Amino acid sequence: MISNFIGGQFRAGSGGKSFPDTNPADGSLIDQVSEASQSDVHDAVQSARAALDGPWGRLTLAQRCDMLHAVADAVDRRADDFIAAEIADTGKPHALASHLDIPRGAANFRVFADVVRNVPTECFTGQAPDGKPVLNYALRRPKGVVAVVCPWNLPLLLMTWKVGPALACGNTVVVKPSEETPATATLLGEVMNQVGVPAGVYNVVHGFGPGSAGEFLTTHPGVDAITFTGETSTGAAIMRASAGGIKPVSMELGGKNPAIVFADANLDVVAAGLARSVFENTGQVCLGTERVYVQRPVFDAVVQRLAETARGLRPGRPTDAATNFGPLVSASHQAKVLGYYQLARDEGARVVCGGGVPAMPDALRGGAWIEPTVWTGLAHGSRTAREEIFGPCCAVIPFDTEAEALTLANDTPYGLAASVYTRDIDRAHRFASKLRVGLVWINAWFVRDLRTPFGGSGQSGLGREGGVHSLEFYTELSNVCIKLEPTDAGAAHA
Ligand code: NAD
Ligand code: 6OD
Repeated sequence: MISNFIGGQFRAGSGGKSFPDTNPADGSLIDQVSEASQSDVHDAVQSARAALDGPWGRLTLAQRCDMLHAVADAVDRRADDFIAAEIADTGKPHALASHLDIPRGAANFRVFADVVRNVPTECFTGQAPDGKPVLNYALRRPKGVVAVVCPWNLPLLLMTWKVGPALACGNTVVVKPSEETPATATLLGEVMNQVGVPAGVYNVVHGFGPGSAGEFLTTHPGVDAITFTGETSTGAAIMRASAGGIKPVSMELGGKNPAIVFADANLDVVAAGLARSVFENTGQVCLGTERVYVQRPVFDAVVQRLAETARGLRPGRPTDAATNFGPLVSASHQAKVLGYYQLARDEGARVVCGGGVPAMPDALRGGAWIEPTVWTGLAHGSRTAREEIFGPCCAVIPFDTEAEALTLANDTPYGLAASVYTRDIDRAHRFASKLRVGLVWINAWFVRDLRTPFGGSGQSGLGREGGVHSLEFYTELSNVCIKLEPTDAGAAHA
């Protein structure tokens, strides 16, 4: 049984309810997950509050940061356990889990401990109206108990991306992992206990959204702030539900990200970039590319390179070293993506490659497999080219001029990420400055420096996290103004 983790204890849900955790590669049952009841969620919030006011709140900054480094080291030591759990829950290939998800799960604790340790304090000296000196400085206090609601695509990476800075800033957390991928959040509870993180600092409640742990947590009056990653419509529901409590929210939401390929680009770089941004993690990355705009002289060449990449992907058992393409996360997500594959045909797409379900060996036939798919011939305004699919597919659309490419790229309610391929540095700079997105990669994709601002505009999110920007969300600023009484004339000018 995959348990909740509340106040340092692994606990079955008090309502006695559980739900299955399924391996998407073959449809087999991994384990049952114990669903948290409303009273379990309440206990988790109370435990988080007690730790905040107690042992966690009493640690010095240095002690807290050292402890987060110890958490990171312990995740590294147990990397094989985390990798195995993440692969079973998501179906992602071993190489991806071991190079991206789990190392980032550790790095998120190290980097944010160091950011918080090194951030300077804002300070101004000045004069009061009577001419006496005043000193203003800003203190950062933790927000309090932070609810962390997570998606299934990069479970440990995206959860620790928020838990790391939240704890580094002195908050305590209650995490609601996705119902699809509960395992690594509970495993992290073992690490927290091994390292000696005080009970109640890190809590996990399992369940669903409405009428379950997600809703119980995000509407709980004892929660001080909510950080969410997931679909735009879910983010809107959480904002509505939390509005009464005037809770600060950080929202990392969906996208329909463009790649823009200019004719002067290095097509090997383009092919390598698109191979990752369209197909990595079976297209289930919020930053992934689903719209590829290609300048007409290189259109056919880019389509051909994309199709070659797609045909060369090797679906198979995710634990096999040769596998580089996993299943989708669930049968229901497979049904959604296949619905878009049909819609694309209905909207007049030419299916360059893919478009269905691959033939898999008997042992994997129960999995949520999908073919990587490339379309041309879709109108820019078609639903396929406008709505987030979250699958390994893209619409390739030609353009002639830079101005046209910009209009096409920006014509979306989303605004998360874009990749631009060109060897013209002036154009790259000019174009990047006009894209209405939170993240632009030039001749690259998903290259991350955790000190940089991360987030989306429009329907892709609210706020920025990363580096010191995370501190803006996870701390409350208090300004302290001290009026000084100088004892001699020289000090008045201090
Ligand atoms: P989702 O919105 O369906 O679920 C996310 C989490 O919210 C889950 O834990 C779910 O149980 C919970 N939830 C659902 N309804 C809720 C409610 N009413 N109240 C409280 N909690 C609720 O998202 P998903 O399907 O897990 O993830 C895929 C989506 O996430 C895609 O849209 C993707 O673009 C987005 N995403 C965005 C980013 C980013 O950084 N911008 C990163 C990863 C994923
Ligand atoms: O790299 C990150 O910090 C991050 N938040 C990535 C999000 C990926 C979305 O699927």
